[in-house]
Amino acid sequence: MSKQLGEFKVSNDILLDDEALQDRIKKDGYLFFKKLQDPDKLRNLRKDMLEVIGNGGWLEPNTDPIDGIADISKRCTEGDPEYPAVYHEVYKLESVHRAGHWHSVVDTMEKIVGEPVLPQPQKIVRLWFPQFTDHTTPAHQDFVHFQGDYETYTCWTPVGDCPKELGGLALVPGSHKARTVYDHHFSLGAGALTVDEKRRDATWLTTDYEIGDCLIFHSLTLHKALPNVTPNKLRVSLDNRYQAITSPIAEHMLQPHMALLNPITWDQIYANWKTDDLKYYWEKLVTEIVPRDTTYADRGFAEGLDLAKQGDPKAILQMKRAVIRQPESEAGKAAAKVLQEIESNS
Ligand SMILES: O=C(O)CCC(=O)C(=O)O
Ligand SMILES: [Fe+2]
Repeated sequence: MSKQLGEFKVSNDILLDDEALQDRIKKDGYLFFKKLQDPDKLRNLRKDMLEVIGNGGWLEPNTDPIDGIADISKRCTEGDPEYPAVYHEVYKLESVHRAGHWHSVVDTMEKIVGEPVLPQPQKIVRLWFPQFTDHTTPAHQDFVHFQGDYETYTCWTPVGDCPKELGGLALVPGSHKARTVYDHHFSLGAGALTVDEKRRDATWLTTDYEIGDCLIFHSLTLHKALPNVTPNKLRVSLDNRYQAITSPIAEHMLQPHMALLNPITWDQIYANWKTDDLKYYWEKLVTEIVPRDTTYADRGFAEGLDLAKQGDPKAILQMKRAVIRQPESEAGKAAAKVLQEIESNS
């Protein structure tokens, strides 16, 4: 973790060469492009998103929403009970979902995959508060979360410039090559799972992203977010996934993001959309749906319970969240029991 961060290789020079793109991602596990996406479209998207975030009360009053100056007293993240009040409003924006279908990305994905691709229905937005670094997305492989087929590719796009201090994405080149899912363990950070310490001690690459830049990587490539250490700026980004239409997709990827934690339906999301073409667009496309494998998440949660019993403050915090969020669930009840034990022993 202490090693210096290297710089991504830029792949714009091979953008029109399918074979070169395929060779490079096979070797490096990622492709980074400068300005692959239209900065003006992204600026409009940023405006839409930050207006909603501002209306939700997360921005410093009397600042221009486009600057994304956060009210840090509102800090929260995925899994916190107060997060969905604003997250869901952003997630309802038609423009957020449409961004996952822009030709610039879909065409590039088709070159990489070598056949027609399905943008997965579950689009993801990250709204990342500054000075909230215990919760930063830890080192992981996407396959543990999104599953389906190894040949699934994530496109991570900051919606605005994202210099290192704002907490952009970093990855370990070539880490997908073992074609295996590493053991993942409890983490307080987003996704709640991270790999062993020894795997984190690697050479990480990143960049100072400019608006329009994006990072495409394989589902087994080890990656993490850098901490947002700015005094007051919110990091806003999208991460969307693409696969061959002919490949299997895990059932939960047909649902809105975090639908398991904070239920919301597609009909609720679509309520104010002006066009219909992206509503349930996948229904005619998906060829094979596979069940979600809960082993990874269950194992991480069980470890969290054990760590909480041993007094680990991060695990205790995670268990408190589980109780507030879903007190009636098995996990919520197990977490409540552990918290009670801790209370009565202290
Ligand atoms: O943006 C983040 O913090 C996490 C993103 C991520 O893990 C991904 O794009 O797969
Ligand atoms: Fe990820």
